[in-house]
Amino acid sequence: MTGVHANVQRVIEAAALLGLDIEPRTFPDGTRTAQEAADAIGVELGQIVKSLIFGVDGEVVLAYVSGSNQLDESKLAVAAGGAMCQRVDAEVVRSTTGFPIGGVPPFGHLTPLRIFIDPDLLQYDEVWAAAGTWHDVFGIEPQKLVGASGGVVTDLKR
Ligand code: 5CA
Repeated sequence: MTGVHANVQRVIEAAALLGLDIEPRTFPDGTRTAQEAADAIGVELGQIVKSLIFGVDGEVVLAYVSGSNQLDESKLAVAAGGAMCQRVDAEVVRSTTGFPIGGVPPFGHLTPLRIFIDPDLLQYDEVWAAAGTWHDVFGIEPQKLVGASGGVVTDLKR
């Protein structure tokens, strides 16, 4: 294959290791935010998977949150068995995942992260997640994402 961004190639390979065959699509106008991605793809905002990185008591964890929901940090703290939850800075996102904010995929990270999943994602036949850049996304059945990620489905929304 030619013209595939190295980040996207890493996401495709990570998916394959999890038994998933994904076909990322490139949108030149950008998919950096959930709204941009929904507009570009032509799906509901709720079908976009936000892969959000937070610190819970010093542990970096990952939450998949529906594009139409806001993460409740206290719920994520409880889900992770901790007390304090806060955002981490862009450098920590890069060093733990290997990807930039706005392009963080749901798997294929540099370090293994515990994953917590917003159940609202499961109401759709297909959801879309970042494929490693600000322009690349892929579609997947949410149940496959749950299975492959090993994440815990639990209420996370504000
Ligand atoms: N590509 C899109 C759709 S899949 C995407 O990645 N959206 S996202 O929501 O998962 O990633 C952007 C998120 O990063 C924002 O919702 C925001 O919560 C978070 N974010 C933005 N700026 C920062 C920052 N400085 N530090 C930590 N997180 C940030």
